Amino acid sequence: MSTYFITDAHLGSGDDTLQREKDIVRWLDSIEPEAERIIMLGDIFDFWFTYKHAVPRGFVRLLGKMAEMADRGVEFHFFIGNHDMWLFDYLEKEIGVIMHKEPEMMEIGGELFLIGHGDGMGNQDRSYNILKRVFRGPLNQWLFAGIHPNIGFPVAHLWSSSSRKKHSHKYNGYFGDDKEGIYIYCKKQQEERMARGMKPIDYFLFGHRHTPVTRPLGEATYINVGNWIENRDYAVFDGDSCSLKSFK
Ligand SMILES: [Mn+2]
Repeated sequence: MSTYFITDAHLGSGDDTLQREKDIVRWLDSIEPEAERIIMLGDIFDFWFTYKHAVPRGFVRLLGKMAEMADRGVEFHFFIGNHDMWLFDYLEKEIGVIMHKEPEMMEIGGELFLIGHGDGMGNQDRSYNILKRVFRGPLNQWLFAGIHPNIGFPVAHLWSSSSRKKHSHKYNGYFGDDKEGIYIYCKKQQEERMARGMKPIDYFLFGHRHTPVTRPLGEATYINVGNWIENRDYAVFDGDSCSLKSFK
């Protein structure tokens, strides 16, 4: 049995969003016999807001497939990204997904994983971290909940696509181990553990950068799972090793 990782599908953005969603469902179908656990690394949705009494349109195929697999005993994890941080307890309550707001350590098949979305890491993200605190503030979330979705959603999508354009240079390939914020963060985590004499991490799995890459990190391996926008990237841990793949 295997653990699968997927990230950054940004469903709801772009004209091909339905095709991307159908491809995820096709991928889930294909891995179902082997899947013990599926870990979503965030920004699966380009925007989401969980209201108390209503649900945003769309994504019924993916949500239905996830529910079906979860009901059969597949374990789902979701590390919220900067685009879908307002999922709150929706996937947890509806599907039984285990939600994570911050990077977390998981032991899988005897190997130690550090897993997260990857936003807000590195100097270039300092102003974003302020914004993140605003967005995560309960008062602001309460205020957004009071805006009619016919206004709130278009504004949010507009903001999301303009921020993507503005930051598109950020998604231009791998910058190198000494320049990648997430890689630097992972290296620091590892060094701190080693200094304390703790068991070192074996695998670092992140998203957010839209750039699929596998890099050695000392004895460990750093994998950025890439994207499900232009690519169909995913990672799989079969109990022996973890590797990056592309779904056809
Ligand atoms: Mn992101």
